[in-house]
Amino acid sequence: MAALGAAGTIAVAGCLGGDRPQPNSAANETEPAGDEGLSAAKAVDVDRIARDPTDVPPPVDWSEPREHDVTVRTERLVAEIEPGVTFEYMTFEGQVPGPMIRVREGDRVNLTFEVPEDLNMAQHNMDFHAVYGPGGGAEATTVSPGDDPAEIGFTADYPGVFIYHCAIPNMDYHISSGMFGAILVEPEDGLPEVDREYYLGQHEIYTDGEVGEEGHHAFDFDAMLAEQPTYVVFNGQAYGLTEDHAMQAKTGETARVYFANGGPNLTSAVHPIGNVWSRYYRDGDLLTDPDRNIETAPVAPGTTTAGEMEFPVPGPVKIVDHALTRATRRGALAEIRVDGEPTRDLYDESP
Ligand SMILES: [Cu+2]
Repeated sequence: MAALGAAGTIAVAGCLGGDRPQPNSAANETEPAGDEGLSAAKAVDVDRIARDPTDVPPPVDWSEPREHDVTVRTERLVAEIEPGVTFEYMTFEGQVPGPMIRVREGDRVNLTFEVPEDLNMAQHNMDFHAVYGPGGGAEATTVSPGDDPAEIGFTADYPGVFIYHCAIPNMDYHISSGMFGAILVEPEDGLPEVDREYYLGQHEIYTDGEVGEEGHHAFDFDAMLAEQPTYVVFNGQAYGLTEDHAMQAKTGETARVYFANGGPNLTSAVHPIGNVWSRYYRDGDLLTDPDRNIETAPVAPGTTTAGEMEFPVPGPVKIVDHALTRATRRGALAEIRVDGEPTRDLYDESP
């Protein structure tokens, strides 16, 4: 819904509708979860919290430094982690992860950061790992709800693909509630052309319920202190990018996956089942020649990485956190549906 494109402005479409009800939880910023069991599932403010993984700005097609005016607004929303399980998310621009920002090395970004009034009245800000400056911009972008927007300017001085996240003192709580995204700073010479690009964000959600327990899950600070999440998800939802919402590709195509691990605490072991990272930009390093044929790669919290794959055969490719309990039980699995004719010399299901 919001993407910084080649035109240099961020476009925010009204895909969330104009008459949504206000988020209806008044959970205190630091109040621990109760122990009386879950309340009933709440009315949701948005059908899907998951950002469409194809919501990627187009590749850089300019060769001189540009200026980009980017506006990012926070939004609190009740949405489903999985069917029947509601949670109050905090977001950049209403979805998880926040909008991907894409610029070229040397470009200037004029950022406006808005925090509308909401029931919880928490401050927010933005720490960009692509920024030289105090807190990666966090200090100068700290805004209380309803205050005037913050404005900063920064030059994307070093290329790579990077996390941004909320960095107020309760940042672990805010990131676990959805406040992270990625900024791609393309090298001067650009990136190899691919047929498809996908944007995935992993993070863990700490709640007072059990995984799959229907009802409204409140945030659980004790679970976060123990680093024992209820859910580990891609794009904010458990298994939210599977079945009808799987990514699509065709045999013979190539794809690049930008994979942001918001954390706040767990290192991901990102792996494509039935495929391989044929070119893998370790830790999001876009200047070094990519590593070849990587099966599983660690992605520390606070890192965005990039990996390219080919689709020589049809069938599903499942992207998982290969710390497998997270994939089999807690939600960290997404699917790319690859359509095409069988290539029996590579793979034959029934010789
Ligand atoms: Cu925040």
